[in-house]
Amino acid sequence: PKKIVKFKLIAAVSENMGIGYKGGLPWRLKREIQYFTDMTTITKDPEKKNAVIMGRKTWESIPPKFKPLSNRQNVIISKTMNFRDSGYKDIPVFRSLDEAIDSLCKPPFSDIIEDVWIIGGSMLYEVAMNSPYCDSIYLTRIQHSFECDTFFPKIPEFFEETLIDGVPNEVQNENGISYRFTVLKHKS
Ligand code: FOL
Repeated sequence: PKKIVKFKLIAAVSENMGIGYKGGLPWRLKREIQYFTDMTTITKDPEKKNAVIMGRKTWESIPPKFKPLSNRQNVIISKTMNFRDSGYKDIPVFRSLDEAIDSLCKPPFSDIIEDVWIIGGSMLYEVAMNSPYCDSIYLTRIQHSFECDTFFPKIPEFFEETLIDGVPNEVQNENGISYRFTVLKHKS
């Protein structure tokens, strides 16, 4: 019985649609990153873990002390990296998102994975958003412009904003920077 894994995407974007600058995040928002950690880590079934799928540059952007992202099955997408190159065991490297999703659908992963989160960057967001298996986008809209060199791709028309239990709808404020947690769902 082939159960297709649906996945979710999570990102924080500035007013100018930026997501990164010089190999890192353009801002430092402690509670925003805490929201990222909670959303990607928390599972209903305490026996299971979520998977976080990221591109190679996103993997390289994570500070060494947070690598691999704890309590989550980290997965890397890269055409140039070997399985070994991650520098960590138990972190699979796949050539494409399709290959990663296919593998997560099968044992041993399928037995232990609850949700699959795509955590960036631009290239992976673009492919993921246009896949029929992408059910929602958890997008933090930061109400401020930052100098960025990496941007969030155009969001397809078939996503619409919805309210979700457990996602605060009030405007958040941190270090004088305002932002909103939004969720976009795939129509139909
Ligand atoms: N989505 C949202 N909402 N905010 C983000 O900052 C974000 N960042 C990425 C993808 N989606 C996002 C990719 N970049 C870490 C660092 C960079 C990164 C993602 C995660 C990281 O180190 N996370 C640690 C916690 C770090 C901390 O507490 O400062 C983790 O365990 O999740």
